[in-house]
Amino acid sequence: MNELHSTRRELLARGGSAAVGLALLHAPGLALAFPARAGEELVPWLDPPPEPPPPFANSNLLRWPELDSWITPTAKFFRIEHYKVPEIDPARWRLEVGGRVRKPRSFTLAQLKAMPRKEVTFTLECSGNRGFPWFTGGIGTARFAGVPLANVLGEVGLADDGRELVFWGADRGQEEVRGTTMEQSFARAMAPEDALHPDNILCYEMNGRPLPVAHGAPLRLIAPNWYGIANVKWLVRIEAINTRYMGRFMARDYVSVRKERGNGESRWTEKSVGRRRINSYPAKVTRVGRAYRIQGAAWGAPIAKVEVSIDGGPWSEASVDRSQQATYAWSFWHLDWNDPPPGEHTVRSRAIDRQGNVQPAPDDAIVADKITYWESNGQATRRVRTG
Ligand SMILES: Nc1nc2c(c(=O)[nH]1)N[C@H]1C(S)=C(S)[C@@H](COP(=O)(O)O)O[C@H]1N2
Ligand SMILES: [Mo]
Repeated sequence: MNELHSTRRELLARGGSAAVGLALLHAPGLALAFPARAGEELVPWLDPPPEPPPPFANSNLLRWPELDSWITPTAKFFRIEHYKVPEIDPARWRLEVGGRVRKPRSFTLAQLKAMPRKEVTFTLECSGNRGFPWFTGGIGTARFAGVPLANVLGEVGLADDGRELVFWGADRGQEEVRGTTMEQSFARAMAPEDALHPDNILCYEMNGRPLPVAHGAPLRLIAPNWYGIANVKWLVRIEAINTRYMGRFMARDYVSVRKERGNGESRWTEKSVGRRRINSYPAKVTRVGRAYRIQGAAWGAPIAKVEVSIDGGPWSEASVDRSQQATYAWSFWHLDWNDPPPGEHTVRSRAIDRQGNVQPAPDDAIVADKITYWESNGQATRRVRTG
C-alpha cells in the first residue's frame, strides 16, 4: 500500500473533520491532485465566498478548499446555461452545416463518431468567473473527446466569402432587442482561422462517458483556446456567413468595456470576450502541526511559473506539479510555509506563462480600467489565520 492510500485511510479513520469530507471526494482511479500529508488539516479561509444567488445555486460551482483532483469528476463539474436546457431527441438530432459552404450537409451522431476521434484535456472557465464575490468556482477540468472540427468543416468546404462560422445551440429564449421582444437561439461565432485550429473538437464524450445533457449532449463545441462562452452546448447548426454575427453573446453581453491607453491617448473600448487568459488562485491552506502549505491552481496559458506573496511581501516561487499536465489544463502548485507567525495573513498568487507574461496585478490597467465583470483574471488575495 502506498503512502497516498495510507494517508487517505488515516483521514477516514479520524472521523468528523473537514479532512474526511475531502478524502471522500476522491473517486477511485482518479489521480490525487494535492497528495495529502499524513495528519494534514485544512485551515479555513477567513474570506469564504458568499453563497451564489438563486439561479446559480445549482450550478455546481467549484468549492476551492475541496479541490483535490486534477480532473474534475463530471458530477462535480460546474454548469452554466442562459436559457432552459433544451429537450433533444438524440435519434432525430442532426448537425446541419450550411451557409457559405460548397457542399452543405447534415451529420448524424453515428456519422460523427465514425470520424477520427481526438481527446482534449481542458480547463473550462466561465469568462464571468471571479467577476463577483460569490463567483469564484466557474471552472473545471475534464477529458473531452470528439471529432476535430476541422475534419467536419473539411467535409463541407468553406466558400471563399465565408467570413465567420456561427455555432447555434438548440436552446432558446425571449430577448428584447431595440424594443421588440423576440425568440432567439444561443449562438457564438468564430473566424474560420480560429475555428480550424486543430485542437477544436465537436465533443460527444466527457471523462470517458457519453457527454451529459447538462454539458451539451448530444454534441458541443470544445474550443480550448477560449473561455467557456465559446464552447457552445447542444449544437444543432454550424453556419458560415459572409458578414459579422452580432447576437447577444458576441456583441451585447460578453463585451468587456475598458479604458485603454496608447499613443499618449486614452479611450474607451468595447471588445467581445473570447480567448482564455492567464489566471491563478490559492485553493486552500493545509497544515501538519506548524508545517503550513499553500495550494492552488494556475491556468489560461501554458504555465511556466507560479509565485506567492504572503502579507504583501516578496514573491516566492511555488512548486508546480509537472506530473499532472496538459496543454490546456490547469497546473497545480504548492508552497510550503513553515512555522508562520501566529495571526492573520494574506496570501496572493500570480501565474507567469512560457512567454513571460505575468497575470495582471489588481492595479494593472487591463483589469483596473475595466468596468465590466468578464475576464477578471487579476491576482487574487485570500485571508487566513495561523495558530
Ligand atoms: N448552447 C449553449 N452553450 C453554452 C452556454 C449556453 O447558455 N447555451 N453557456 C456557455 C457558458 S457562459 C459557459 S461558461 C459554458 C459552461 O459549460 P458547462 O455548463 O459544460 O460547464 O458553456 C457555454 N456554452
Ligand atoms: Mo460563462
